[in-house]
Amino acid sequence: MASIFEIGQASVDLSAKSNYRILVLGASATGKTQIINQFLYDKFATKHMETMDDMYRGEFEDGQGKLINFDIQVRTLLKILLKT
Ligand SMILES: Nc1nc2c(ncn2[C@@H]2O[C@H](COP(=O)(O)OP(=O)(O)OP(=O)(O)O)[C@@H](O)[C@H]2O)c(=O)[nH]1
Ligand SMILES: [Mg+2]
Repeated sequence: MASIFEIGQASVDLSAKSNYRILVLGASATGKTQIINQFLYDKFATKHMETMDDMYRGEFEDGQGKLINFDIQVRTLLKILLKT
């Protein structure tokens, strides 16, 4: 049975695989760390602490007893790279 996860206009059928690798890219202070914090830990920090390159691992149950693993890499794009 399909297990659909929706974020914004995108939707993914989580029953298709049990391991997902997610790459989050963005300029500094655009909320990358906090959206992961919210998604994995139900937490949100108002203070900005720079994190250039971070790895997270999350494990979820899809509602039908199946475990889904997320490996999430978060990278900050430097302004100099965004301009080129
Ligand atoms: N109001 C509001 N503030 C946010 C939101 N997301 C993040 N912030 C704030 O914006 C600042 C930067 O958030 P981070 O998640 O640390 O940003 P980042 O993209 O990880 O930054 P780097 O680690 O420097 O690359 C923090 O002070 C957060 O509290 C949001 O959705 N709403
Ligand atoms: Mg960060």
